[in-house]
Amino acid sequence: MSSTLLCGRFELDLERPLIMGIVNVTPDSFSDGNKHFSADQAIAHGRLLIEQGADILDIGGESTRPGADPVPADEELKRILPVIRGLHDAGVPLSIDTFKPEVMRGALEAGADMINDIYALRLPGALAAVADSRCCVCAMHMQGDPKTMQQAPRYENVMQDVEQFLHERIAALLEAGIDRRRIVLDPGFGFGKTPQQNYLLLRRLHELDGQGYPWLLGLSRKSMIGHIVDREPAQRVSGSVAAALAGLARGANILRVHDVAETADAVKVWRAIEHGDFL
Ligand code: 7PJ
Repeated sequence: MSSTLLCGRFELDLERPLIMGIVNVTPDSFSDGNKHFSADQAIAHGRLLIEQGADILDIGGESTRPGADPVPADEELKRILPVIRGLHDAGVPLSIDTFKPEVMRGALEAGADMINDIYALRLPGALAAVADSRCCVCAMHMQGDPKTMQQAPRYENVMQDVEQFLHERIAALLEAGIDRRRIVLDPGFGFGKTPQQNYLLLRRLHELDGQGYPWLLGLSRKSMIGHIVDREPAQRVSGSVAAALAGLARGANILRVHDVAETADAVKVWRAIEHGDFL
């Protein structure tokens, strides 16, 4: 009865919620004014997240936060490739958070198992970049682009608009020859949505028609959490865990989070309550 997700080298059982740990590979600023980045640091963080219970790692070389500046493809590849190589044999699938076809190709060649694309493979060449592999693909809803999306989100009906967009993307993915077992959907919390629209989507997630595809939710430390608890991102952990559990109760399958240890404990207790699952 429980379905499986094809994810590169792996087949993931969707009977349990999966935790996707976030590994950011963006540069630190040092006092000499130069930007440095240590791949070793990202690799160590990835290994820590796996120890804490991450089922998947999501590696990102470009910030897609509201208002963030773009990074050229060669720079993005320079950041992520050593991290993919360093974590390749760590035992979990490696997802790459990118929307650039060139980065997708490079990442898949280096051994990545999943492409997590905030543009849902809408850029020219993106579908072709993933089609001939076994990688999992996450198609996320976004209105506008990261630079401007939070300026004036507008919907006829946010539930219907998100649903219709995702249905169109599913059709495009299938048309490109991507096996349905490789596809994951995401409502795209915070991507061109007001706090009210974000909470409506979460509250009514179970009413969104995902055509049976698994749901991935990215709620971790986001401004919709800050909107309620009025805290800086690093202090939004409890709020994020609360939102993640509400998502699970409404049918979510994969939780994309910064705080893997905290989320893993919460999910275990939630499962013990809801499913009598004591391992
Ligand atoms: C998401 C993401 C999300 C998916 C980011 C942040 C912004 N990918 N990448 N879903 N968010 N699939 O983590 O605050 O919600 S970057």
